[in-house]
Amino acid sequence: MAELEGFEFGKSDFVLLDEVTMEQFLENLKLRFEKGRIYTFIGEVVVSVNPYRQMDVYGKDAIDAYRGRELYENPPHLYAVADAAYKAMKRRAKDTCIVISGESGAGKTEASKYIMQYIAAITNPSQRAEVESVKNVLLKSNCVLEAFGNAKTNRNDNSSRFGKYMDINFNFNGDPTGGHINNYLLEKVGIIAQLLRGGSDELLKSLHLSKDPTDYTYTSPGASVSTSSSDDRSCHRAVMGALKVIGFSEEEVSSVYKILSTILHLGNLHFETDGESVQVVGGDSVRHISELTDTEPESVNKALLYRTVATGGGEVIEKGHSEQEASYGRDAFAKALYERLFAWIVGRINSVIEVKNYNPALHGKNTVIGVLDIYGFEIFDNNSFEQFCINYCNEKLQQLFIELILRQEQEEYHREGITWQHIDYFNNQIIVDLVEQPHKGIISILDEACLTAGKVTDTVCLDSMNHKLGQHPHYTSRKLNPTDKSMEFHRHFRIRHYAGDVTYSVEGFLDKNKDPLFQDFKRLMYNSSDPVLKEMWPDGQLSITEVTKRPLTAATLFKNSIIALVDKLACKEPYYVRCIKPNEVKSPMLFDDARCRHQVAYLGLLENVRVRRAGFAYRQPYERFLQRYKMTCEYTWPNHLMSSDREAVEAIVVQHGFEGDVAYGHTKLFVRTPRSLFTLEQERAALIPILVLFLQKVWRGAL
Ligand code: AD9
Ligand code: MG
Repeated sequence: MAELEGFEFGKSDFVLLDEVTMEQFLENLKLRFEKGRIYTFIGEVVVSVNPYRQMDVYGKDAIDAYRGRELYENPPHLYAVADAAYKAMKRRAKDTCIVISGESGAGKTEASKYIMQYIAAITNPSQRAEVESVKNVLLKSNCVLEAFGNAKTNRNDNSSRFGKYMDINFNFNGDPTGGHINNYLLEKVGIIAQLLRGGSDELLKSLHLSKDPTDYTYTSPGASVSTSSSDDRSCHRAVMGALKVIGFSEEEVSSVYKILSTILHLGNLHFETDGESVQVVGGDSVRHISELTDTEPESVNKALLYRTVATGGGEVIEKGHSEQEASYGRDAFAKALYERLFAWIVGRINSVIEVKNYNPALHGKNTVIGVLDIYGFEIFDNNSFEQFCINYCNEKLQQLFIELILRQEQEEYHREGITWQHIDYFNNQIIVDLVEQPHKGIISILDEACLTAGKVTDTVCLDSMNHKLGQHPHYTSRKLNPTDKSMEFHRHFRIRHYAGDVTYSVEGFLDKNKDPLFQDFKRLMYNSSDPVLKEMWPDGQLSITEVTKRPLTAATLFKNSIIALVDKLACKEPYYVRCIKPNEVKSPMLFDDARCRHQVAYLGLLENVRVRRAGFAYRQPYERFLQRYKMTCEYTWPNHLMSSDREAVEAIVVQHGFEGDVAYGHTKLFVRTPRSLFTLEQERAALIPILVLFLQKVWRGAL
């Protein structure tokens, strides 16, 4: 709960709204945004609105103001949450996590960086060299992951196309000892241009590349939103420096560049058919690819044009691709190269930052703060497989959120000796089941369709979903609901998510769900003489007859990784940052009501306020409560003569007549409705000028 600064900046905690309505929520959010207050609490949750301008609130002064203080002692800020998580970890040896969510461009990655910087700033006061080096690597890892995982999109100039979860480990002193990163990659290609353009002419020549991104099919769509070349150069230098700090060898860096270039050359290959066989067209691309991947040109050519298949009789034959199959194979290969490169980079960083030689008997309990920067709910005009995955992930996180927030409340009540009251809330388990339940859930139905031999189309898959899920209260489609003309018969289905309805187009679901990569490409890479590349493709050693087990589908892999993530988070004490993007034009002035309303709904913020207010909306240690409000009661001003602060607080409560609205914990006063506090705040605000006058007179000796 925030310190109740004057309400001229709006209410610093949404639990203090008169009524929990969307109108009031937005009004407060807007007022605060316009007054330059970009952070607001909901209890211990921070709601942040992207200011789209540099704010003077992150400097050393701010860090000092928040260090070691309680959440409500300062205005809402990321630092308040970071400090709360850090304190819980240090004082109570609790593992904690900070979950940052919001839509693209809402400010998640920036927030995660400020949080990391805060933690770096408040730890290791004695500047021990080994801790400094750990901190340095942790901070630098951000830069590298951003360079490889971010892209310029029309929604965000520096959009992370991956979700990131980073554990930071601490020793008993509260100093960082290492960490671990998990990534949830979303988009695979399209990031390479900026990195390569910053390279020297010599480097580009050795990679057979030109400086112009429009020369490459894979990068030209994004080329129109290019940054200046000096930006590219400094970005390139920063990444190079960061790679060095993290400990990548020169050979490794060189392999990374070769792989990126291979992807670009692949994009420039095309296929042509004379009616009988298919040929590769594309100048020297095949030769360049073979050189860069350390493989034979004939092998590259063959992998592009043929696939090895095992016949029913166990015979192995080579089957030529059609033009379309070859293009499809090429794109799948490029994406897989990128995906494995990214995973390998994350793995390398992890091997450097993993905690080594930690002996709990000697060093005490090793505690963790996890920071999760993950895409929030997405709803576009056209929602596809990617949105389906993201929104499923958000259902899981919402479920965890409700569970953990309730648990946290319950624990606090227990600690303080206050009776727990049942809180009514919407449990979204039913939607999670709709997506992930074995045999019956959407992912299972998709997987089944992918495994079925023959031509199962997206439409057939939709029929199967309609058949199996027709009765589900959160699932519908045009077929099930023929009068709903907002959906198309053969394409659309709709999920009623906890945050609202989303209509998905089933088109492309099956393709995106399958592992589309032919084994021939994997083998090609495994046979490379470049050790780094080979290491990324261990499954290439399998022959086609050994590849009997179907690889897991994209949806199942994603589901497994999200379940693992939720398990990791569930055993930690959670802190939340909810980011909101105020407008689509990156303006620091504009608060777009409709866009913000949408996000408040999709982030489930009203539900959050309700949960928070269902019990006791406000709580404060007796001592602090007294300090703030003692002036409003004749028995406590200027000092009380009672035997404890608690009794003095009781006197204030009784004098203002809200005994029925509070409960007395062991160390804190719990207030049920914000109205009682308004009364106190107003009275306090009215008294302050009188007191100031009084004190001025005292100083002048008039009294
Ligand atoms: V995405 O899902 O990765 O596409 P994010 O991570 O939510 O997205 P990001 O943190 O990258 O968004 O913020 C987008 C841009 O908004 C940044 O590049 C900044 O220019 C701007 N931003 C965000 N937060 C702040 C802030 N606290 N102060 C100033 C900010 N600018
Ligand atoms: Mg981001």
